[in-house]
Amino acid sequence: MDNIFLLSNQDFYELRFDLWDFEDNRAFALYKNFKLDGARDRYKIHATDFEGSAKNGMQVHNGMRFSTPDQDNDKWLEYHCGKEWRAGWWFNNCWHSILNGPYYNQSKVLSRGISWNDWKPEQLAKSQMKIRPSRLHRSVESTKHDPKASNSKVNDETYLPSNSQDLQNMESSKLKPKS
Ligand SMILES: [Ca+2]
Repeated sequence: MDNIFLLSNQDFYELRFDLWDFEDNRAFALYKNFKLDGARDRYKIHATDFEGSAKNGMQVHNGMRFSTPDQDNDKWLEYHCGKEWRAGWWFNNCWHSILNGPYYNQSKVLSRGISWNDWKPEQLAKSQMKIRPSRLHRSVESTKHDPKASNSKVNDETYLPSNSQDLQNMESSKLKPKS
């Protein structure tokens, strides 16, 4: 978390979520403006300028602080979302999307741990979170020499590899069992 805070405050960053259901359908949500506040502000998330096929599942989480099962920083006074859902997340009241909860390995479950309600109401098979410097704010100079840089098509390869421990911890990616 501290690494992502430091990184996202050095430059303009974007945040991308990739989601897969159990039928291997895929959707994504891209936030072209992303920043995480520091520990003092409980890693409050700022994710705006949405585009994507998954709908804006982070809208109700934008501006929320990070809660965990032992830290209640959510917006629901009488309830501890992180404890009840057994997840670390930017809980509001409690969630429209959640990607860090328990993995159930099937879509039809009562309590979900990986879900993006604005796309699908059920449990999802797999998810990824990635950040990279924002193309919105790249200098004109760099786009001159690289015609691809001005292309609005999202290119997976340019995202930062998740080499930081924090980013790995945030990934709730799980592989489907081989059938
Ligand atoms: Ca609460």
